Order: sequence, then C-alpha cells, then structure tokens
Amino acid sequence: MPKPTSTRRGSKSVALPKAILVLHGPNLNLLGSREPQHYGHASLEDINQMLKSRGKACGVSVECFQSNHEGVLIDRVQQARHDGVDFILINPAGYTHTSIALRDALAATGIPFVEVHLSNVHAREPFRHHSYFSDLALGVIAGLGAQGYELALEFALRHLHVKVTSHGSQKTEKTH
Ligand code: CA2
Repeated sequence: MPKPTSTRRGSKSVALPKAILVLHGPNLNLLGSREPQHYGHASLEDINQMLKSRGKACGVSVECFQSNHEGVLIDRVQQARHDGVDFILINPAGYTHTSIALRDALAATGIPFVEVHLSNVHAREPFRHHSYFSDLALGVIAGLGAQGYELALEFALRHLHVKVTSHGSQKTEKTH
C-alpha cells in the first residue's frame, strides 16, 4: 500500500519525510573509469553520495539504485509505488532509446520524475535524439554532467515543497 502523506500522532497530523529514488540504467556503474569525454570523471558512488548528503541536509531520504537489467529496473519502479516514493530521478542510459517497457512502468506508477543525462544526447548520434521518457517527464536535463543530477534534485525538493537549506557552509564575513 502506498505511504500515506501524513500520520496521526495523538491529535496532531505529522507529515512523513519525503522519499526520492534515483535510478541509474545500464553501464552507469562504469562511470569515472572510461569515456570521460562523454560522462565526466565522477564515479557513480561520487554522484550517489552527493545526492544522499544533500537529501540528508534537507531531511529527505534519497535512495540510489543501478542495474544493467531492464526487468530489474522495472521491478524497482513498481516497488517505488509500494514504498511511497514521492519523486524519481532517472537516467535510463541506453534504455532511454529502446525501452517501452520501462516507460510503461513509470507511467503506471504515476510518480513524477525528471530524466537526467550526463552527456548532451542531442549533440551525439541521431539514435540518441529520441527518448521514450521525455514526454512523460516533468523535465529533462542533458549535457551538464554530474551537476545535472544535483540540479534535478534541487528541482525535486522544490516540487515536493521541502524547506531547502542553503548549499555548503559558506559565510560572508566582513573584513572591515
Ligand atoms: O548521457 C547519458 O547520461 C546517457 O544516458 C548515457 C548512456 C547513453 O546510452 C545515453 O545515450 C546517454 C550510456 C551510459 C554508459 O555509461 C558509461 C560510463 C562509463 C563508461 C562507459 C559507459
């Protein structure tokens, strides 16, 4: 059963923490090791840690999941509905251009999502120009490398009305 949006504690209604799922498609486990000209130098673990720590700072659960298998990704999307996931960030990788089945799974859950690509797929081979996900996504980010995930997360936090903390611990100090 999907997570209720709030629970009653005594007479007070308490909002449950928001949950964001980050899904990474096939071969993204290789990030950081090869093809940096397309995908940058950050590893998948670097990206996941950055997203989790940003989520933590805002009191939001960020779970990350990668698979090289279409059916496993579909199962995870179906599970997301039962887990009460509020928002999905997805880089379907190669399945972007092929998978009607993964598209159908996302459509069936009705969970809002943003599609993220590390590389600018529109500046690459023609077969990368079509996505089976973009028309269902709230938005698409492509070509901004690992920062694209960060921006997608900020969008998700605002979409979910999460009170966001400012980035980092930069202070502006007067020197005189
Ligand atoms: O730019 C993206 O994020 C892509 O989704 C990445 C996919 C590609 O098929 C899409 O067209 C665009 C490929 C992911 C493969 O990742 C690798 C990472 C390091 C080394 C080799 C592959």
